[in-house]
Amino acid sequence: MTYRLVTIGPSHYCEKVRWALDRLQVPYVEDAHPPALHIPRAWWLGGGKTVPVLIAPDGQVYADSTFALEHLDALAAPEAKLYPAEHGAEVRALEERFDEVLGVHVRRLAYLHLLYAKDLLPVMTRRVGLCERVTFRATLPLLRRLMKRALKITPEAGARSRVRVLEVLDEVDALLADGRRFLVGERFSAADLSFAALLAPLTLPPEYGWPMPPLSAMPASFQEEVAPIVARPAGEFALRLYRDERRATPAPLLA
Ligand SMILES: N[C@@H](CCC(=O)N[C@@H](CS)C(=O)NCC(=O)O)C(=O)O
Repeated sequence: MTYRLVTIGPSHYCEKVRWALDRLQVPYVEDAHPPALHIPRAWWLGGGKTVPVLIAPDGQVYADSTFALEHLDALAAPEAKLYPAEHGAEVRALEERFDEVLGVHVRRLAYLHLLYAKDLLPVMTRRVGLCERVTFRATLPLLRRLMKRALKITPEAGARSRVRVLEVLDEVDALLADGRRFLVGERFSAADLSFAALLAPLTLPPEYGWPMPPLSAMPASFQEEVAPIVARPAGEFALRLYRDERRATPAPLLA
Protein backbone atom coordinates (compact mmCIF):
# COMPACT_ATOMS: atom_id res chain seq x y z
CA MET A 1 0.00 0.00 0.00
CA THR A 2 1.10 3.52 -0.77
CA TYR A 3 -0.40 6.99 -0.33
CA ARG A 4 -3.29 7.88 -2.59
CA LEU A 5 -4.02 11.52 -3.47
CA VAL A 6 -7.52 12.15 -4.85
CA THR A 7 -7.49 15.35 -6.92
CA ILE A 8 -8.98 17.62 -9.50
CA GLY A 9 -5.69 17.74 -11.43
CA PRO A 10 -5.27 21.49 -11.97
CA SER A 11 -6.65 22.44 -8.50
CA HIS A 12 -4.20 24.64 -6.60
CA TYR A 13 -5.27 23.15 -3.22
CA CYS A 14 -4.40 19.72 -4.63
CA GLU A 15 -1.08 21.12 -5.83
CA LYS A 16 -0.26 22.09 -2.24
CA VAL A 17 -0.36 18.44 -1.15
CA ARG A 18 1.25 17.14 -4.34
CA TRP A 19 4.17 19.53 -3.81
CA ALA A 20 4.59 18.38 -0.19
CA LEU A 21 4.51 14.71 -1.21
CA ASP A 22 7.07 15.31 -3.96
CA ARG A 23 9.28 17.44 -1.75
CA LEU A 24 9.31 14.94 1.11
CA GLN A 25 9.77 12.12 -1.44
CA VAL A 26 6.76 10.20 -0.17
CA PRO A 27 5.65 7.58 -2.74
CA TYR A 28 2.03 8.05 -3.84
CA VAL A 29 -0.39 7.55 -6.69
CA GLU A 30 -2.60 10.36 -7.96
CA ASP A 31 -6.29 9.59 -8.47
CA ALA A 32 -7.39 12.54 -10.66
CA HIS A 33 -10.98 13.44 -11.60
CA PRO A 34 -12.66 16.32 -13.40
CA PRO A 35 -14.70 18.80 -11.29
CA ALA A 36 -18.03 17.40 -10.04
CA LEU A 37 -16.98 13.85 -10.94
CA HIS A 38 -14.49 14.04 -8.05
CA ILE A 39 -17.36 14.08 -5.52
CA PRO A 40 -18.45 10.41 -5.60
CA ARG A 41 -14.83 9.30 -5.45
CA ALA A 42 -13.95 11.61 -2.54
CA TRP A 43 -17.03 10.47 -0.59
CA TRP A 44 -16.49 6.80 -1.33
CA LEU A 45 -12.96 7.03 0.03
CA GLY A 46 -14.05 8.78 3.24
CA GLY A 47 -13.54 12.45 2.36
CA GLY A 48 -16.04 15.28 1.98
CA LYS A 49 -17.09 17.05 -1.20
CA THR A 50 -13.80 18.83 -1.78
CA VAL A 51 -10.38 17.63 -2.86
CA PRO A 52 -7.55 17.09 -2.10
CA VAL A 53 -8.19 13.93 -0.12
CA LEU A 54 -5.05 12.13 1.01
CA ILE A 55 -5.37 8.51 2.08
CA ALA A 56 -2.46 7.11 4.08
CA PRO A 57 -1.30 3.49 3.77
CA ASP A 58 -2.94 2.76 7.17
CA GLY A 59 -6.31 3.97 5.80
CA GLN A 60 -6.32 7.32 7.65
CA VAL A 61 -8.04 10.02 5.56
CA TYR A 62 -6.90 13.67 5.41
CA ALA A 63 -9.66 15.60 3.63
CA ASP A 64 -8.10 19.08 3.72
CA SER A 65 -4.79 20.30 2.32
CA THR A 66 -3.59 21.64 5.68
CA PHE A 67 -4.40 18.40 7.55
CA ALA A 68 -2.52 16.52 4.84
CA LEU A 69 0.54 18.79 5.10
CA GLU A 70 0.56 18.53 8.91
CA HIS A 71 0.41 14.74 8.66
CA LEU A 72 3.20 14.54 6.06
CA ASP A 73 5.33 16.95 8.06
CA ALA A 74 5.29 14.55 11.00
CA LEU A 75 7.18 12.09 8.75
CA ALA A 76 9.81 14.64 7.70
CA ALA A 77 13.37 14.87 9.01
CA PRO A 78 13.92 17.93 11.26
CA GLU A 79 15.84 19.84 8.54
CA ALA A 80 13.02 19.22 6.02
CA LYS A 81 10.11 20.25 8.25
CA LEU A 82 7.49 22.43 6.57
CA TYR A 83 6.45 23.71 10.02
CA PRO A 84 9.79 24.42 11.75
CA ALA A 85 9.28 24.18 15.52
CA GLU A 86 10.66 27.67 16.19
CA HIS A 87 8.28 29.37 13.70
CA GLY A 88 5.24 27.05 13.75
CA ALA A 89 2.67 29.67 14.78
CA GLU A 90 3.76 32.23 12.16
CA VAL A 91 3.82 29.63 9.41
CA ARG A 92 0.36 28.35 10.31
CA ALA A 93 -1.11 31.85 10.46
CA LEU A 94 0.17 32.68 6.98
CA GLU A 95 -0.94 29.32 5.59
CA GLU A 96 -4.44 29.93 6.93
CA ARG A 97 -4.57 33.40 5.38
CA PHE A 98 -3.52 31.96 2.01
CA ASP A 99 -5.96 29.02 2.28
CA GLU A 100 -8.95 31.06 3.37
CA VAL A 101 -8.47 34.18 1.25
CA LEU A 102 -5.84 33.90 -1.48
CA GLY A 103 -6.83 30.43 -2.76
CA VAL A 104 -10.56 31.19 -2.88
CA HIS A 105 -10.22 34.52 -4.69
CA VAL A 106 -7.46 33.38 -7.06
CA ARG A 107 -9.75 30.56 -8.17
CA ARG A 108 -12.64 32.92 -8.90
CA LEU A 109 -10.41 35.35 -10.76
CA ALA A 110 -8.89 32.56 -12.87
CA TYR A 111 -12.32 31.09 -13.72
CA LEU A 112 -13.62 34.54 -14.62
CA HIS A 113 -11.31 34.36 -17.64
CA LEU A 114 -10.96 30.62 -18.16
CA LEU A 115 -14.35 28.98 -17.50
CA TYR A 116 -15.27 29.29 -21.16
CA ALA A 117 -11.72 29.03 -22.58
CA LYS A 118 -11.09 26.32 -25.16
CA ASP A 119 -8.28 24.80 -23.06
CA LEU A 120 -10.54 24.09 -20.05
CA LEU A 121 -11.61 20.67 -21.34
CA PRO A 122 -8.11 19.25 -22.04
CA VAL A 123 -6.69 20.68 -18.79
CA MET A 124 -9.45 19.10 -16.69
CA THR A 125 -9.38 15.72 -18.43
CA ARG A 126 -5.65 15.08 -18.78
CA ARG A 127 -4.63 11.93 -16.94
CA VAL A 128 -8.24 10.94 -16.08
CA GLY A 129 -10.01 7.71 -17.09
CA LEU A 130 -11.78 7.42 -20.46
CA CYS A 131 -15.25 7.07 -18.92
CA GLU A 132 -14.95 10.29 -16.91
CA ARG A 133 -13.39 12.10 -19.86
CA VAL A 134 -16.39 11.26 -22.01
CA THR A 135 -18.87 12.13 -19.25
CA PHE A 136 -17.17 15.43 -18.52
CA ARG A 137 -17.10 16.40 -22.18
CA ALA A 138 -20.80 15.54 -22.60
CA THR A 139 -21.89 17.45 -19.50
CA LEU A 140 -19.52 20.41 -19.84
CA PRO A 141 -22.17 22.99 -20.81
CA LEU A 142 -24.24 22.05 -17.74
CA LEU A 143 -21.18 21.87 -15.48
CA ARG A 144 -20.06 25.31 -16.63
CA ARG A 145 -23.43 26.73 -15.57
CA LEU A 146 -23.29 24.93 -12.21
CA MET A 147 -19.72 26.03 -11.53
CA LYS A 148 -20.56 29.58 -12.51
CA ARG A 149 -23.35 29.62 -9.96
CA ALA A 150 -21.55 27.69 -7.18
CA LEU A 151 -18.35 29.72 -7.40
CA LYS A 152 -20.10 33.05 -8.19
CA ILE A 153 -18.18 33.62 -11.42
CA THR A 154 -19.53 37.06 -12.29
CA PRO A 155 -17.73 40.29 -13.22
CA GLU A 156 -18.94 41.90 -9.95
CA ALA A 157 -17.75 39.06 -7.72
CA GLY A 158 -14.58 38.84 -9.84
CA ALA A 159 -13.86 42.52 -9.13
CA ARG A 160 -14.24 41.89 -5.38
CA SER A 161 -11.93 38.88 -5.64
CA ARG A 162 -9.34 40.98 -7.47
CA VAL A 163 -9.30 43.38 -4.52
CA ARG A 164 -8.85 40.51 -2.03
CA VAL A 165 -6.02 38.94 -4.06
CA LEU A 166 -4.24 42.29 -4.33
CA GLU A 167 -4.60 42.83 -0.55
CA VAL A 168 -2.78 39.57 0.13
CA LEU A 169 -0.12 40.38 -2.48
CA ASP A 170 0.41 43.78 -0.80
CA GLU A 171 0.96 41.96 2.51
CA VAL A 172 3.48 39.61 0.92
CA ASP A 173 5.26 42.48 -0.86
CA ALA A 174 5.55 44.19 2.54
CA LEU A 175 7.08 41.07 4.11
CA LEU A 176 9.56 40.73 1.24
CA ALA A 177 10.59 44.41 1.40
CA ASP A 178 13.36 43.64 3.93
CA GLY A 179 15.07 41.34 1.40
CA ARG A 180 14.15 38.04 3.07
CA ARG A 181 14.40 34.87 0.97
CA PHE A 182 11.48 33.08 2.62
CA LEU A 183 8.29 34.33 4.22
CA VAL A 184 9.19 33.04 7.69
CA GLY A 185 12.70 32.36 9.05
CA GLU A 186 15.65 31.21 6.98
CA ARG A 187 14.13 28.14 5.34
CA PHE A 188 11.34 27.14 2.97
CA SER A 189 8.18 26.37 4.95
CA ALA A 190 4.48 25.56 4.50
CA ALA A 191 3.88 29.33 4.29
CA ASP A 192 6.02 29.61 1.13
CA LEU A 193 4.58 26.42 -0.35
CA SER A 194 0.98 27.50 0.27
CA PHE A 195 1.56 30.97 -1.11
CA ALA A 196 3.24 29.83 -4.34
CA ALA A 197 0.79 26.96 -4.94
CA LEU A 198 -2.36 28.98 -4.26
CA LEU A 199 -1.23 31.85 -6.49
CA ALA A 200 -0.11 29.47 -9.26
CA PRO A 201 -3.34 29.57 -11.35
CA LEU A 202 -2.39 33.22 -12.03
CA THR A 203 1.40 32.82 -12.34
CA LEU A 204 1.42 29.52 -14.31
CA PRO A 205 4.88 28.31 -13.26
CA PRO A 206 6.32 25.76 -15.73
CA GLU A 207 7.18 23.50 -12.75
CA TYR A 208 3.49 23.20 -11.66
CA GLY A 209 2.64 19.58 -10.85
CA TRP A 210 -0.13 19.36 -13.44
CA PRO A 211 0.34 20.16 -17.16
CA MET A 212 -1.06 23.62 -17.87
CA PRO A 213 -1.14 25.56 -21.14
CA PRO A 214 1.46 28.32 -21.50
CA LEU A 215 0.41 31.90 -20.79
CA SER A 216 0.58 32.67 -24.53
CA ALA A 217 -2.27 30.18 -25.14
CA MET A 218 -4.56 31.87 -22.59
CA PRO A 219 -7.25 34.42 -23.45
CA ALA A 220 -6.01 38.00 -23.83
CA SER A 221 -8.11 39.15 -20.84
CA PHE A 222 -6.36 36.58 -18.62
CA GLN A 223 -2.93 37.69 -19.86
CA GLU A 224 -3.81 41.30 -19.05
CA GLU A 225 -5.05 40.30 -15.59
CA VAL A 226 -1.90 38.43 -14.62
CA ALA A 227 0.82 40.63 -16.20
CA PRO A 228 1.01 43.07 -13.25
CA ILE A 229 0.79 40.19 -10.76
CA VAL A 230 3.80 38.28 -12.08
CA ALA A 231 5.80 41.51 -12.39
CA ARG A 232 5.45 42.55 -8.72
CA PRO A 233 7.75 41.27 -5.93
CA ALA A 234 5.20 38.76 -4.60
CA GLY A 235 4.62 37.32 -8.09
CA GLU A 236 8.35 37.06 -8.85
CA PHE A 237 8.85 35.46 -5.44
CA ALA A 238 6.16 32.83 -6.12
CA LEU A 239 7.76 31.95 -9.46
CA ARG A 240 11.23 31.79 -7.87
CA LEU A 241 9.91 29.37 -5.23
CA TYR A 242 8.65 27.09 -8.00
CA ARG A 243 11.98 27.28 -9.86
CA ASP A 244 14.11 26.62 -6.79
CA GLU A 245 11.94 24.46 -4.54
CA ARG A 246 9.51 22.40 -6.63
CA ARG A 247 10.47 18.90 -7.70
CA ALA A 248 8.43 18.29 -10.85
CA THR A 249 8.09 14.51 -10.88
CA PRO A 250 4.59 13.35 -11.85
CA ALA A 251 3.26 10.56 -9.64
CA PRO A 252 2.08 7.37 -11.32
CA LEU A 253 -1.64 7.37 -11.95
CA LEU A 254 -3.97 5.03 -10.17
CA ALA A 255 -4.20 1.95 -12.41
N1 LIG B 1 -9.89 24.06 2.54
C1 LIG B 1 -9.84 23.05 1.52
C2 LIG B 1 -10.28 23.66 0.20
C3 LIG B 1 -10.26 22.67 -0.92
C4 LIG B 1 -11.05 23.14 -2.14
O1 LIG B 1 -11.68 24.21 -2.13
N2 LIG B 1 -11.01 22.31 -3.18
C5 LIG B 1 -11.75 22.59 -4.39
C6 LIG B 1 -10.85 22.37 -5.60
S1 LIG B 1 -9.87 23.79 -5.88
C7 LIG B 1 -12.90 21.63 -4.55
O2 LIG B 1 -12.78 20.47 -4.24
N3 LIG B 1 -14.03 22.14 -5.05
C8 LIG B 1 -15.13 21.30 -5.40
C9 LIG B 1 -16.38 21.54 -4.62
O3 LIG B 1 -16.39 22.43 -3.75
O4 LIG B 1 -17.34 20.81 -4.90
C10 LIG B 1 -8.41 22.49 1.46
O5 LIG B 1 -7.47 23.22 1.81
O6 LIG B 1 -8.25 21.31 1.12
